[in-house]
Parts: sequence; structure tokens; C-alpha cells
Amino acid sequence: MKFLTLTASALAMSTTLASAEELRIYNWSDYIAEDTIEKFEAATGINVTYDVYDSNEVLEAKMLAGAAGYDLVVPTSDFLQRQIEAGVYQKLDKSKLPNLKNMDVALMKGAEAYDADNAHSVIYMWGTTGIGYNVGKVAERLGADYSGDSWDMVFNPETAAKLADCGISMLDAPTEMIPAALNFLGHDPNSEDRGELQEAADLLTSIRPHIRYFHSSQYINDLANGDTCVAVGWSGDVFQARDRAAEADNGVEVAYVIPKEGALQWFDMLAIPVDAPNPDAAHKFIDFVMDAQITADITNYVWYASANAAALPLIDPEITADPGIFPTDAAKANLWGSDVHDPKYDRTITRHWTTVTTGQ
Ligand code: SPD
Repeated sequence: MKFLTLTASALAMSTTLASAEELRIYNWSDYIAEDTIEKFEAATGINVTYDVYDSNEVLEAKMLAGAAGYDLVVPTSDFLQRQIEAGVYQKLDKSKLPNLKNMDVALMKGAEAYDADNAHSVIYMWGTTGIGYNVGKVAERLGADYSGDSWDMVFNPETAAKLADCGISMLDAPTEMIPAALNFLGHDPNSEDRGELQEAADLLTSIRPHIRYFHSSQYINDLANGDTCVAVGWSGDVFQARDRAAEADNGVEVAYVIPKEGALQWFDMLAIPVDAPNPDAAHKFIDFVMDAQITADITNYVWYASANAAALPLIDPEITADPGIFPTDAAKANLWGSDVHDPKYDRTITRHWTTVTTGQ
């Protein structure tokens, strides 16, 4: 009997030890360097399972349902805020995060608007939502002198009609596309005015016939291969498309623009779910990613801006000097952040988005 008891507790202990060696991460697709996980596993002996998504809504549904089994996830700041309010995340133990000293103080201060005292989260990467386009194909259709620096390219039905044959795609991200349309119409992108929201939805519906698809990750390869010629997309993803085209040497030249009317600036945040099986390993990973060289390696691979001040000198100067990735002060003045809205607003946006994307 005693033997059996001992065996059972030994088993329990070995189960605990085994689970201490696992870390389950859920991150955006195309958002990490090729060797980051490998290096973390080698440095810590922790085994990582790495799953990906391409939509805040997908992550949110999993988080709100609970018990998703993830130790570390990467919501965007506005989604993070309401998920914190719903009790989804645990507070970070900052004594386990010595590399916090590397983070850019001003950017972390900015992120406090969504997470007071940065209590639950650390910035992973940040970026903007703008337009990626195929320079040659757009010039063929709109003329070589078309400046391509405006939301006109997608939101003006006449312009969109001229580009439709070479393929326009849009993010399947209602909380980004409707505010961008509001901004193009001269309204506050965070407007909750039902009439203005209707106008934005009508604008999107009017260009709907010229949109090939709504998807939030497929556009990287499609732009790179020349299968589409305009994509409303996330900064780093468009630069990855540019990079893939250059590597393929296929004659496709991809450019990214933050439209002159302004664009959404967002922060993607590392956060630990309240029911994470292994929060200790999650803290280790967060600290690992805040290492200056590790985060510089990620930015050098994914082309997203790092909020790690110590990493900046280690980032490829081609990236730090690119105003599409690290916007100029003038461009920054035109960027907006997403406010958190009440559930009624969210339902309105979802209803409009269904109409825009399905025509119903
Ligand atoms: N491929 C990585 C994409 C990361 C995009 N983050 C989402 C920002 C939402 N505003």
C-alpha cells in the first residue's frame, strides 16, 4: 500500500515536472524570426508548442471561452483592454522580467492607455494598417504619376474600379476597416455616431464589387507573387511581401504607404491568460523576447517595429530608416489608436461588416 502511495505521488511529481517543460504560445502568423523558438528551447530546455492566428476576433473568442490551454498570447492593445476587463489575463510578475529595462519608456507609456501600469502586458511589436501595392501594376492602371499615398486607392470607387482586375484585398478586420473608411470620409475614426458608421458601411459596400477578397494573411504571398496588386494590410506583412518578391526575383515591386489622411497605429501585446498552465515559462519567454538581440532578430525578419530601445542599434538600418515601419514625426501626427467601445457599438460594427463582406 505504502509503495502504491509513493508511486502515485512520484507520478504526480513527474507530471508536474513534465508540464513545467511545456510552453504553449498562440501568436499571429508571420510574426517571429525563424530561429527564435529554437533558441529559446536551447536556452531554457522548455518545449514550445507554437500555434498561429490572423485575427483578433479569433483569439478573443478562444480567450473568452476560457481554458484554451495557452500560456502566452498576443492580442492587440484595444482587444487586450476589454479582455483584461473580462478578467482574461493575469498580472505579470515583473521581478521575473529583468529585460523590461530595455523597453522604450514612451511607447510603454502609450500602451498604458490600454493596460494601466502595463500590469498585464508588454509590447511585442507595433505597426500601422496601411496600403501595400504593386508599383508596376498600379502605375499601368492609374498612370506613372499617380502618387499612391492616399486611401483614395481603395476607397474611391472610381479608382478601385480601375484596379479591380489586378486584385484588391482587404483585411478581414471590421474594427480596422470601418474606422479607416470613417477617416477617409472626414469623420473621427473612433466615431460611434450611428449615421457616420452607416456612411462608412455604405462606402465599403460601394467598393465591394471591386474587392477580390477579405482575408488577413493570404495577401502576403499574393502581393509577392503579383496575384493581387493592392492590399489593405499591416505594415510588416507588406514588407515581408516585398522581401519575398525580391527573393523570388519575379519582377514584382511592392511598396507600403501610410496614407496621407492617416492610419491606425496599433500595439500587439504579450499577455498571459489567467488559466495558463505554465505562467512561469511564459514569463521566461517574455523576458527572452525582450533581450535586445532576440527582438532585433525578430524585427529584422518580420519587418515590424520593435518597442525595445536597446534593440534599435541592432536593427538593420534599412528598417529603422524606413518611414513605413518607423513613421516620421509628421506621419505620426496623423496616426490614430483604436478606442475600446461598448458592446452595442461592437454589434453595430459586426452587423455592418457582415453586410459589406457578404452583401446581406
Ligand atoms: N503577421 C503579423 C500581423 C500582426 C498584426 N497585428 C494585428 C494588428 C491589428 N490591429
